[in-house]
Amino acid sequence: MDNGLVIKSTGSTIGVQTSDGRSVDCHIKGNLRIAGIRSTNPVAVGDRVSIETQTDGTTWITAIQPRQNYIIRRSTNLSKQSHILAANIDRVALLVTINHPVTSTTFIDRLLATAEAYSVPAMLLFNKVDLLDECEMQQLTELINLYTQLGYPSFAISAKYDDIDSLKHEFIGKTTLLSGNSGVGKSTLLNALFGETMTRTADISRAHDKGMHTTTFSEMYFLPEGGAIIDTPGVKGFGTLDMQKEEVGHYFREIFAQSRQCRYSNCIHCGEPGCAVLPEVGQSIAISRFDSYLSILNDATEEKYR
Ligand SMILES: Nc1nc2c(ncn2[C@@H]2O[C@H](COP(=O)(O)OP(=O)(O)OP(=O)(O)O)[C@@H](O)[C@H]2O)c(=O)[nH]1
Ligand SMILES: [Mg+2]
Ligand SMILES: [Zn+2]
Repeated sequence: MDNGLVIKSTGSTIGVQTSDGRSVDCHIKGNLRIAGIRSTNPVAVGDRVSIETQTDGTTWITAIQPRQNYIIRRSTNLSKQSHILAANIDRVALLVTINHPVTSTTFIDRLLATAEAYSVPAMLLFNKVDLLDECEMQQLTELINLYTQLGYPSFAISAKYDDIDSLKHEFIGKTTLLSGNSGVGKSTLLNALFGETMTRTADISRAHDKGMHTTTFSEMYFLPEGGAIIDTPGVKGFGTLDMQKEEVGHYFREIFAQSRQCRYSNCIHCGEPGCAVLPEVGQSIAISRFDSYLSILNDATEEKYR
């Protein structure tokens, strides 16, 4: 019997770092589920676990310690399957690209709303700014202003070419989940920050400007200065789950603030009388943010019928 930290999750085996610093590949018992969470991966990187080595030399995860928090996504909008990206994290760093590939604002806002729902602070890194034309640069400025005003620290970077040493302090001493679409440069950023060959990166397939899913499993990397970054495989969509319709607005800071003036406390801002949110859309509430809000509201409605 030993305790450990999950540092790698390939699906079939789970890499665990033991209390004495060894790295052990562990198996997982089929019946190991945490009550109330239905996910394709019962154990996620960042989980603290109990392990036991059997006489045949195989090591098994026998228990998962209660999580401080976690980030979970629904694989696709229609599926009931969900996937825990990481557990016990201090922060989410969402890496996005205005172009090559395009990250949608819906994707950004869905992840931010999920982070709000699970009380994990989030920051935004806009990567590949070296590739942007004038019009895209304008878009970048607008989005950085939007999210900075909302209270999400936002940075424009070029992980491949810039000296991004100044960004290091954002990661030191914390456990950060690095997430984003495939091909936005997560592994490149990790390499640029903390090491030559820490992770694999790949060429973007030029034909489609889409990522190639180079990183196929999640892995935690420890920083020499303290702290850790969890590199994850790129995700396509970010399905939210377990959000009640009336709750969705709580996870959009500006919508939540404004909703205090709505006549009804259960207002979902879809045309109710006395709604204070709807008149602000296009004014103090960005249209893109309200669109993302509506898209999650649709998820929440769908869930009721499943
Ligand atoms: N022009 C430019 N290319 C970049 C930049 N950052 C990363 N890339 C390139 O983008 C491609 C994908 O980078 P990766 O780091 O593999 O992307 P990823 O987000 O880890 O992708 P997955 O592992 O599939 O999720 C590689 O060809 C990188 O060289 C950047 O700042 N500018
Ligand atoms: Mg990668
Ligand atoms: Zn309202």
